Amino acid sequence: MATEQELQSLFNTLDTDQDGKVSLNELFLSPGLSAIISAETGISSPQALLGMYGDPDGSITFEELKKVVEEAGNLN
Ligand SMILES: [Ca+2]
Repeated sequence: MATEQELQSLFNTLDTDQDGKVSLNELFLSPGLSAIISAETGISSPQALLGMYGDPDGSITFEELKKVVEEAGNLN
């Protein structure tokens, strides 16, 4: 479970180039944080997460990520 604030902070940390999106590369660069994302979304594979819920360019925005966590019932 995470609050929106915690999720935003996690997202910002993952978004190392600060373009407002988290890419597959950024998820791979931070395996520890990536594991938290997997737990909060219930989707274990970063490829599946970005493929199913992200943008066609292979990255995900905070709003998109928040929606997945919310649908998984993990947003406080
Ligand atoms: Ca980024």
